Amino acid sequence: MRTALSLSLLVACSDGVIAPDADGDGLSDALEIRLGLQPRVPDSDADGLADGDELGRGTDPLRADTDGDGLTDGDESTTDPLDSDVDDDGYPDGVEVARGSDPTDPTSIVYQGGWPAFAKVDDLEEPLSERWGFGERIRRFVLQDQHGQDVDLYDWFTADETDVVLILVVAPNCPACRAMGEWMSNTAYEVPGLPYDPVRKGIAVGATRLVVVVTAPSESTPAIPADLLVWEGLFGIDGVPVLLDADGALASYAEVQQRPAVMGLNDQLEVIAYEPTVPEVALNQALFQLGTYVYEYPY
Ligand SMILES: [Ca+2]
Ligand SMILES: [Ca+2]
Ligand SMILES: [Ca+2]
Ligand SMILES: [Ca+2]
Repeated sequence: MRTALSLSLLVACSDGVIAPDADGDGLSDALEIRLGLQPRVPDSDADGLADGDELGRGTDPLRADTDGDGLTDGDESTTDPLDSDVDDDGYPDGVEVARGSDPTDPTSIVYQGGWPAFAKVDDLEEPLSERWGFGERIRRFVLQDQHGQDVDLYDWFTADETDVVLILVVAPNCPACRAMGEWMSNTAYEVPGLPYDPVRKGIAVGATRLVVVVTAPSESTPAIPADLLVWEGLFGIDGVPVLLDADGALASYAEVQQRPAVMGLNDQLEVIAYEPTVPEVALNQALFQLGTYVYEYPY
């Protein structure tokens, strides 16, 4: 008994002298200290992969989510911890898992239209107000788009490179709405004296996020899915959804009195610019965000 104990101490001691690995993660204490890891914690960043495994795979042992896609390195068993979008469909792996699409299948995506998607839409606090308010996040609306998919407006929360989110509320067959649709979608369309060109250029490159909402022209005439296709055919812009406010709930919430109406939101989806009858207020705010603020309305 005494002999066995001495032998085991000797082995431990001998191992320790060569390369002590206190936490048994495959890396010596000395190397862990040199790398800034914790020599007594086998998984320094608590992501489910031991420090030694991380060095072997090329992931960062001090960063739980090496590729920043919303999934920890340890959660990426079917995906790639070094590739944030393994199927190259534009939606990061973590967003796909959170929203129920397959991160390894490029035909399985959150939105056919490629609209932004936010992994934690359900965590966003929704105001209880019946009507819009300055500085307040808009209510959560889920509206059908031109591809027939239900789209959650909360997906525009902290959309990348967003200066401002513009919600353009239009009605079918409304001449002023069509004029604005033409101006926003056709960069060859000139309106002398109108100073908002940076806004439509911002929309064209995605720096300013536009969301078109087609709403009922009157209570007795609801907007229908065909109206979305007509608008898309005439004024479609890549990356811009055309959504159906079939029952007029959004128009009523926004107290839209005249169409077109434009509401400006920040990246937290809080109302920063709006006047239910004057679209230029939101366009001016968009200009302000783009660094070209116009001090006077053009009329
Ligand atoms: Ca170790
Ligand atoms: Ca780890
Ligand atoms: Ca990851
Ligand atoms: Ca993807």
